[in-house]
Amino acid sequence: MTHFSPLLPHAILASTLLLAACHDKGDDGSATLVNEKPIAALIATPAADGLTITITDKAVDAAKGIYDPDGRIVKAELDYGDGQKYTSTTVLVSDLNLTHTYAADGTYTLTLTVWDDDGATATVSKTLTVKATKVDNVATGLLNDTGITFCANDTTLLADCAPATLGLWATLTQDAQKGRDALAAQGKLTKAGAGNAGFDYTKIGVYGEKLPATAAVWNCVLDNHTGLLWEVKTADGGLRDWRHSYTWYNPDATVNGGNAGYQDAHDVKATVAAGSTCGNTLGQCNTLAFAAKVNEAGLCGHKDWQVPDQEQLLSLPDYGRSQPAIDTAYFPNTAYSCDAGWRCGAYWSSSSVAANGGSAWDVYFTGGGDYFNGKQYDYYVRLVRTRQ
Ligand SMILES: [Ca+2]
Ligand SMILES: [Ca+2]
Repeated sequence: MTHFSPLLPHAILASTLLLAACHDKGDDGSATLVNEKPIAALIATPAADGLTITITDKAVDAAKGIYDPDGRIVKAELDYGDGQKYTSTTVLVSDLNLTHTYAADGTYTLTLTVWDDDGATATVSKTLTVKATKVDNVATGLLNDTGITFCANDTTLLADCAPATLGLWATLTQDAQKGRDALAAQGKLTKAGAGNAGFDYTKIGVYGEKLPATAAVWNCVLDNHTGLLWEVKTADGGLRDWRHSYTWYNPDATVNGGNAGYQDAHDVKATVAAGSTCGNTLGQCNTLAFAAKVNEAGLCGHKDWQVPDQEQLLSLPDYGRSQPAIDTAYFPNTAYSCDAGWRCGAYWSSSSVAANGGSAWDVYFTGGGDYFNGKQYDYYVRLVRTRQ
């Protein structure tokens, strides 16, 4: 009599299946071994970032995981479902212990195939959905409105743009009559977060998590309209204290306009002690060193902070305000006064002046205008990141 072990389905999910090598009596009555199929097992667990999964093979049998009841596993292949694949490099796969990071949110089917030493295979599949837990701040490239909510006639700034008040000036389509600020004033603007006029901000915490608008402590601000994530300055005397200032410095010739700038104000003015303009938080107070140090720390869960370019920096000013020209409910500790160094709240951008590589563009948060200055000046910096 011939009797086989139960044919195993592709996915072996029950640990209670009794697997035993059985004998097959050949026609001549001699006993030959029937090869038993190997066991494929797969468990995938998302990691904290949502896109990374860890994979082990201990789902079916905590002790054995992948195994062959009557032989050994000689090969394993795991298709991650996103066009990428893992193939075992050792002949005997005793344990699966893999991590894989998906490039984008989505639903993927993992398929694990194992081969035993007699050529039998087993396959198990598992479908899972991954979603980045960090803030999804893909830059939209959209422009913010100006923040200006008042209209004007030939002599007077008017609190509203009512035609009755504006008279003949009502037909000029003034700034406050158009755009996101006007929609916000009319209650017609849907925001993901909150913010003055047409601005739409969300407070972000230390791990990159979204916080309610009422949160008393936050480290970054997501601009829901432009998609940019901004550093929030501190007043704690530490690395990101708002009073620290930096010379413009970037030795990368492909982006520095042909002029690397200065590593420290001390390079320019001997009376300035090295490190003194950033509270001795850095060896040299320059824009690049500051960004590197913030990335080392991983602000709001990210390590790809950079000095904003001119266009990004110009998305911040709220021209309906001044001193500082920014929504202070989201961006406290913003420099704006004209101190002894006549900085007037000037924040560096990463953009060099096309016609003069020795200068770079900056934005004054006294009123929100931009200008350009020599890279040797000690100006403020607010870092930005934009997910690629
Ligand atoms: Ca076997
Ligand atoms: Ca407007």
